Amino acid sequence: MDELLDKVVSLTVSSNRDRVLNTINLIASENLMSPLALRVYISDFMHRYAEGKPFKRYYQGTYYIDELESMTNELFNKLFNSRYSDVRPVSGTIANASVFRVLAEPGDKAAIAPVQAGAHVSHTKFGTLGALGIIQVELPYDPESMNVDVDKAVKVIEEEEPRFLVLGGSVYLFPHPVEDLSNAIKSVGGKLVYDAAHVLGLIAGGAWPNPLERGADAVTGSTHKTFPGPQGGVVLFNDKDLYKRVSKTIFPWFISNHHLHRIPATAVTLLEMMEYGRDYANAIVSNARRLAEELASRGFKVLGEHLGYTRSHQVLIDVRSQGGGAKAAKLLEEAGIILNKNLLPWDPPSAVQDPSGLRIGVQEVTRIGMKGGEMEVIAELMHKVLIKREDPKKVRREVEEFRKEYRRIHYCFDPRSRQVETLLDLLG
Ligand code: DSN
Repeated sequence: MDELLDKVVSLTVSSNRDRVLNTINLIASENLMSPLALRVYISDFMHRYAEGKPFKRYYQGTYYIDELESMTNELFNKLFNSRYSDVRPVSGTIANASVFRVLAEPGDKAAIAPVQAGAHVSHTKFGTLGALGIIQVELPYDPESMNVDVDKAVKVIEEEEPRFLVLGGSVYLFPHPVEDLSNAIKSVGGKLVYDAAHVLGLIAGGAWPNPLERGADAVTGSTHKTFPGPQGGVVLFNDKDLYKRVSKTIFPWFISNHHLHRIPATAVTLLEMMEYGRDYANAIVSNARRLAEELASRGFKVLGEHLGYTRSHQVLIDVRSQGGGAKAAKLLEEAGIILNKNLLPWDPPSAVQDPSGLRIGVQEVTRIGMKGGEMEVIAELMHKVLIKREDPKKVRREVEEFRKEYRRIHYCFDPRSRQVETLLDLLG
């Protein structure tokens, strides 16, 4: 028993903490919460229930979470220029499910961005869309723009008359054509859903177009990727009727309780993004582009060169000449560089276990204060492992040494400031 208990504690507290502190994390869907957000995250709210909406709950004793939740929704509206928001979905996928279920009945059609242009599994027949019995129509892909082929997509929308269209997703370097396609979907009486899970923090900082301002009817998102809050989801709207219908679907169809402790941590993150989001988002995009350039100059095949490599937090590289995505990701992991293998536009879905590429995200290294010079170092470390074929264990020592300089989280309230110190004291 003691041994098992020790194992639980040490794997959680020391081993994984050391892993994070001694590696370079380039997983595009992860991030670090700020010290203050983390502190308010660990609270008694994690033991409590508050089914329903603020001030209209099915439980007593919820007055403080009611206030916090309604304040958090208001902060979302302020930061994203939306009229309505609902922070209750516990993940981006649950946010998608709640919106999809309102917009279509089983047997109806939905059009999605091509998987090559980054659709998330929840948009597809293999994921949430399929589970809801909605029929997937995939829009055509244009390899030149690495994006949805707008002209062909308009024709497909006119012919198929889907109930809704989903843009946004998990692996994309350039903004999807929201304005062009919102007219097309509206002309057949449908709605446009934009899944901003990956780019929510970039939108918050003004470094990525806000889909609500370009014709999206609902924006779904995760609160823990480029938006550096706790794990969770959110939906943003301008249309009151759609908001009301989706809210009634979130609870009781897709969640019962909504993990209350994430609400104050999300509110702190929203306040931090209001203060520092612009610098943070611009630094992410500039780091992504610099990393792409540094990798390309070292002989890596970086996608999107003719378009300036990337406008998001992501960089995609083709590592077929380095043994393929599975082998490259493993070798980098041995060197302490953590990322994921990824299908590239030409890969068939069956290549998922050994695809051509690697997906790289720079939002977390940006958050710990890395800038252009550090992107050069990361590119060189990857070059040593994958092109020069140096021993990954030897490179790992260099990674650990390099990583030592980056211990502080940036773009957040300073935990040493008097105001935050007082708050932390109050929190005990
Ligand atoms: N699996 C996440 C990602 O890495 O993009 C999205 O859910």
